[in-house]
Amino acid sequence: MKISKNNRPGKPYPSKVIKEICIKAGADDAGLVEIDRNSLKGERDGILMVYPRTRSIISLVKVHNRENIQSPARYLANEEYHHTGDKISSISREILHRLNELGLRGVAVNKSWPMDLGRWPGKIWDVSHKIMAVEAGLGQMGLNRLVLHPKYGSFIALTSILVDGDMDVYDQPLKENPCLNCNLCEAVCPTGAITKGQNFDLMTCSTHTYRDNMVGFLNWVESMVTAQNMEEYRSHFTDRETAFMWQSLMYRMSYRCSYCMAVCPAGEENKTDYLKNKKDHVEKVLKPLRDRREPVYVMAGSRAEGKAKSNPNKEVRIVPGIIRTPPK
Ligand code: B12
Ligand code: SF4
Ligand code: SF4
Repeated sequence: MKISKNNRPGKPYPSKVIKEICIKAGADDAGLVEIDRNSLKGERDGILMVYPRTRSIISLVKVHNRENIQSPARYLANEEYHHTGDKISSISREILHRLNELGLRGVAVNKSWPMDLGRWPGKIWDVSHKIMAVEAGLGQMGLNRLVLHPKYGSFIALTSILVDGDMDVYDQPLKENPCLNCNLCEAVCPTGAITKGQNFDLMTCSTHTYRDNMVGFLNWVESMVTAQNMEEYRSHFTDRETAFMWQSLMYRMSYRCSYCMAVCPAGEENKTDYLKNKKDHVEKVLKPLRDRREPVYVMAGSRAEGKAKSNPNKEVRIVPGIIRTPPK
């Protein structure tokens, strides 16, 4: 039966049709989760704040071009993140438009930025796309704390659509984790944010990766305001670092790292190539990133400082990190 807004009241929507709409609109995979699921207990308040009528969550995947993400020319990787992010954002809106015709209403949640900086330095996002994707059976989190899709591995952007209708069938988490336990993400991580047996270290990762984003931006403003002269300013921000900040502000933000995604061989597509020639993967993908000459931003005395210093190719830059002056 053709579904329309007139024959739906009170009836669940056919999940098969909803997923077909998602794929036709350009998503590479889609899954469905009900709002009342027990495992979403910790996420429910955030979701309902964003859209109080939420009954179901549609989790979406869009694939990055793997080679862009792996390139030692990191500006190629940054462009790829933004490009795929823009794509998944348009796809969500296209899906919503088609769902509206079936009587389903909802919101397309931001892929990542912009977020609610009014809560900074607290939790600035409301819907955790990784948790939604895991619940929707689209992948499991690996050692790198990224969602690993069984086919595409970690090379995916995620987003979620919150809708006001129930579905006839919901998805469940995958039984198997695509993580190969190869430890390449730990080996390439310049800060030690990924260390086997320990929780992922958000502060350490963002101090480095977000150097040209809001974390470093606060340090930048402080350096400009407090420096007595250019010499003192340059002791905090070299001209190269100022140029990097300019680029991030001008052309959308740059991530300094993301190597843990670049090296990850999980997912059928990547695993096949990796297992054919592991040495080649290490030589052509891991080493150029691990040995890349670059600054690594760490807080004084942190575990990251020790890790960064152990790699002679990295210039260790001590920075204040996330929180200087806690907001009143
Ligand atoms: C906050 C955030 C960050 C933070 C924190 C990352 C994190 N692991 O949470 C920082 C700034 C470090 C970050 C960095 C990056 N991010 Co980010 N980020 C987000 C954001 C906004 C929310 C993530 C979230 O929900 N975290 C909370 C929970 C789910 O995280 P978690 O993995 O479970 O880990 C936390 C706790 O669980 C705990 N923990 C970790 N392990 C364990 C184990 C146990 C046993 C326990 C008890 C706890 C625990 O510590 C962690 C830190 O607080 C999402 C966008 C969104 N709205 O969802 C993108 C997102 C997760 N980021 C993404 C990406 C790609 C990146 C980067 C590669 C940078 C980039 N180019 O975008 C790096 C990779 C770093 C990494 N390995 O995770 C993608 C991930 C895609 C994927 N395949 O999974 C997302 C989904 C954006 C998107 N829409 O595509 N990110
Ligand atoms: S983005 Fe870089 S610093 Fe952060 S966890 Fe991945 S490899 Fe480590
Ligand atoms: S790099 Fe290896 S250990 Fe790390 S998440 Fe990917 S498959 Fe798992």
